[in-house]
Amino acid sequence: MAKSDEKVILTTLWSAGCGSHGGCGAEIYVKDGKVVRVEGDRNHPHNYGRLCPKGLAISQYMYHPDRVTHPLKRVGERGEGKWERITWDEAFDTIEAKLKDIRNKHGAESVIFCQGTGRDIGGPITFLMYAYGSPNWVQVGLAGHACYTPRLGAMFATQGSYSVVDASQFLEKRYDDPEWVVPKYIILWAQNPIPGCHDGFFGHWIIDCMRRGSKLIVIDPRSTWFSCRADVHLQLRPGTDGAIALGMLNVIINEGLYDKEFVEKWTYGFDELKERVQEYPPDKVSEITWVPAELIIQAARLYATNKPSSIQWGEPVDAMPAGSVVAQAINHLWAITGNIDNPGGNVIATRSHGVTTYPFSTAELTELYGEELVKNLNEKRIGANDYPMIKNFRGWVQPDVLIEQMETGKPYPVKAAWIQTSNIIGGQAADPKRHYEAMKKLDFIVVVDLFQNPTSMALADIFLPATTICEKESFRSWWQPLCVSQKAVDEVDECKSDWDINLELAKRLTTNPIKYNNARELFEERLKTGNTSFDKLASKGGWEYPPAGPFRPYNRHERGLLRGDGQPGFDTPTGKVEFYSKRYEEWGLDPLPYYEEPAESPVSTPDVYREYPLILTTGRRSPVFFHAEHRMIPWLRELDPDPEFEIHPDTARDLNVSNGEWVYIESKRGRVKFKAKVTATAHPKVITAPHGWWLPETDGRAPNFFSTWDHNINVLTSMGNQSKSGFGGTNYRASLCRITKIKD
Ligand SMILES: Nc1nc2c(c(=O)[nH]1)N[C@H]1C(S)=C(S)[C@@H](COP(=O)(O)OP(=O)(O)OC[C@H]3O[C@@H](n4cnc5c(=O)[nH]c(N)nc54)[C@H](O)[C@@H]3O)O[C@H]1N2
Ligand SMILES: Nc1nc2c(c(=O)[nH]1)N[C@H]1C(S)=C(S)[C@@H](COP(=O)(O)OP(=O)(O)OC[C@H]3O[C@@H](n4cnc5c(=O)[nH]c(N)nc54)[C@H](O)[C@@H]3O)O[C@H]1N2
Ligand SMILES: [Mo]
Repeated sequence: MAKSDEKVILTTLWSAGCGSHGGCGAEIYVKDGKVVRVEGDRNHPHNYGRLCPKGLAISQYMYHPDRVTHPLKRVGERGEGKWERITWDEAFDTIEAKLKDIRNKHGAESVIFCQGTGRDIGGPITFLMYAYGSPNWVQVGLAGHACYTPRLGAMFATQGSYSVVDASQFLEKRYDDPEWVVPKYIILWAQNPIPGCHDGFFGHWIIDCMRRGSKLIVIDPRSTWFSCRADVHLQLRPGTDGAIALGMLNVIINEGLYDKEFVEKWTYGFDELKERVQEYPPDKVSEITWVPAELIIQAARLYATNKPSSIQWGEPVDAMPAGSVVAQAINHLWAITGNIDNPGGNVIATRSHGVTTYPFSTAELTELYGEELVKNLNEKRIGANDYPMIKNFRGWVQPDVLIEQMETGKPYPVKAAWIQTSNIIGGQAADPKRHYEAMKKLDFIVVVDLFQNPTSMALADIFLPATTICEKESFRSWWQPLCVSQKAVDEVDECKSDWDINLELAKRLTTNPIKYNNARELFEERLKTGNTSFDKLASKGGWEYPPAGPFRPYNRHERGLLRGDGQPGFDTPTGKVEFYSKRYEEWGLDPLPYYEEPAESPVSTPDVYREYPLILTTGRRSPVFFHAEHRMIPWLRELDPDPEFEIHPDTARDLNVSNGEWVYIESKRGRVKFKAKVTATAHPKVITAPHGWWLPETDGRAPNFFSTWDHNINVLTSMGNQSKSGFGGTNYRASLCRITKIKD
C-alpha cells in the first residue's frame, strides 16, 4: 500500500537493476522523485506479486554511491583507472569522429557491437549497428554461442517454431483457464528454475504446476530443491546429456511408447531416427553417463506414457559438445510423444501480438536498409562463411572465430568495440585473459554500463552511464503478454537510457536518414503492428494478452497458423516435425542426432584426467546475482558473500578440505581461489562453481581489476571447442580440474 506522500507506478522489470530475463510486474513506490521501494504487482499474470531479491533491491542499486552517473573519458593508460568527467556533447562528438574515421579507413565491419545476455538491448544495439553499417553483433567470448541460440537453432531446424513448457502462461486466466491442462510430468533438464527465471519463464510456475499435480523428473548432476521432490533424478556426468536423450528415445521407440498417430501424421524421418537410436541402448548410455540404466528406462517410460508432459531445459544443453545436436534430440522427445502444440505439453511460443522490439528478420531489415546492404552484411559477418547455420539462422558473430580474428587480423582487422550490457572480462568470456590481451589492442572502445567493472576498467576509452529500468521507457514482447516498462522517476543525475544514447548516435553515424525523433516514436510504430499502443498498455496496468487469433495457443499446426503459406503443418521444408532435419542436411550437418564426448573428459583426454581427476561444471545461478552483477549491492551480497564452490563430503574428506576453507581450483589453463562448501548435494566426482565473481570493494586498476583474475572461474575455461554447427560446444559446463590446498 502506498503511503499518502507516495506515488505508485506499475512497470515490467527487465534490464538494469533487477538484472533478469524479465517479465515480472512490479509496483515502484516513489517519494519526492526517488524510488523508495519495489514490490511485486499482485495483479500481474507473470508473477502475481512475487519478486526475487534482485527486484526488491532496485533502490539500493539505483542510488549506490559507486554508480557512474555522468560520461567519463579515460585520461591515463588503459587500465590505469584515471578518468575525467566529460559532457554528453563531448562524448557523442568524440565517438562520432572516431567511428567515422575507422569506417573510412577500415570499413564499418571493423567495429564490433557487443552485448551481454537478453535485457531490452537487442533493439537499441542492432538499431545503432545497422545505422553504422556493421554486421558484427556479438556476445564476445560466449564460446560456441552457448546461450539459448543452439536450442533455438535446433528447434528452428526440427519444428520451425519455438516451444516451452505450458505452464498456462499464454492464457490470460492462467491456471483457471479451462483450455489449460496440468502437465502430468515436467522434466527439468539442466535447469534450476527458481533462482534463474530463464528466458521469460517464471521459475515458480513449476511449483504452481506441482501444486496442481505435476510430477517431476530432474536431469542434473547436483541435487536441487526440485530433484529432492522428483520421482526420478538422473544424476549424470556433466556434458553427457546427448546420450541420455538418445537412450530415452531408444526406450520409447523400441518399447512402442511413442504417439503413433502424431508420428504418422505430423513427423518426417521416423525410420532413420529409429535406426540411429539403436546405437544407444540403455546399458551403453549408462556407461557413458554414470546413470543406472533402470533409471533412464524409468524416466523414458514415465514421460512417454503420461500425456501431457513437458520438458523445461537450461543453458547446459547449449554448452554440450554438440549443443544444437543435443537440443535436437531433446526436441525429438517431445515431438515423438506428441507433446508439442498441445495443452500441458511443449506449447508453441510466439511473440505477443507478433510485435518485435526491432526488425530483426532479414525480410524486415531488407525493407529498411535495402537488399544490397543486407546481403553485403551477411557476407562480412564474422564466422558466417565458416558456419552455414550461422549465416542462415541468425545474424550473430561466431565468438570463437571472433577471438581468432581479433588476434590475426584475418580476413580483416577488428579495430573498435561498442560494449553495451556486457561484462566480457569479468564473467561472459571463456578465457578472459586471452580476450583482455586481444581487446586491449583495439583502437577505440566504448562501454555503456551503470557501474565500473573489470571490463570497463581494463578496456574503456569512453564510459557512458545508462539508466535502470525505473528511469526509462521500454516494452517487451518476448513471449507473452505484451508489457510496457514505464518511467517511474527522472534519470539519476546525467544517466541516459540505452535507446536515447543509441538513437542519438545512430542519427550522427547513419548513412540513411532516421525518421524517429525519439524512442517513443519508434515504440509506437512497433506496437502499432500489434494494433495497440504504449499508452493503451500503460492504462491497462502495463500488460495485455493478444486478442483471439494466431497468437493464441494450441493446435496451431492443425489450424494452419505456423507456416507462411497458411497451410496446416509445421514451418519446416517438409511441413512436418523433422526427425531427419532437411535444414541440418542443407547446412552440411548430420541430419540426425548423435552423441559427442566433451572436448576434455575422462574419456576424451584420459591423460589430463589423471592429473585433473574432478569434473568441473560452472555457472549454476545464484538467486541474488545476475551473472557478474550485483556484487556491490549490500542486501544481495550479504546473502551470497563469497565465491563458493560445492564439493561432496567424501571428496572433501579424501582431499582433506574442510567446509569454509579457501582452496585453489586448478585446470590445465590456470587457477582461481574459491571457498569450499562441503555438501551432500554435490556429485562425488563433480565440482560446481559459480561464474562472474569479482570484488568491487578491491582495487579496480590494472593488474588487479577488482580481483577478477583471482576469482573468475573462466580463467579455467577456453575458447575453440565449438561444434560443427558453430553453435554449442563450450567447456563452461564440463571440463577437468583439481583442488589444491593454499599453503600459507
Ligand atoms: N539469478 C540469476 N538468474 C539467471 C542468470 C543469472 O546469472 N542469475 N542468468 C540467466 C541466463 S543468461 C541464463 S543462460 C540462464 C541459465 O540458466 P541455467 O543454465 O538453466 O542455469 P541454472 O538454473 O543454474 O541450471 C543449471 C543446472 O544445470 C546443472 N548442470 C550443470 N551441468 C550440467 C550438465 O552437464 N547436464 C545437466 N543435465 N545439468 C547440468 C546445474 O547443476 C544446475 O542445477 O539463467 C538466467 N537466469
Ligand atoms: N563460466 C561461465 N561463464 C559464463 C556462463 C556460465 O554458465 N559459466 N554463462 C554465460 C552466459 S549464458 C551468459 S548469457 C553470459 C552473460 O554475460 P553478461 O550479460 O555480459 O553478464 P553480466 O555480468 O550480467 O554483465 C552485464 C553488464 O551490463 C550491465 N547492464 C545491466 N543492465 C544494463 C542495461 O540495461 N544497460 C546497460 N547499458 N548496461 C546494463 C551490468 O552492469 C553488467 O556490467 O555469461 C556467460 N558466462
Ligand atoms: Mo545466458
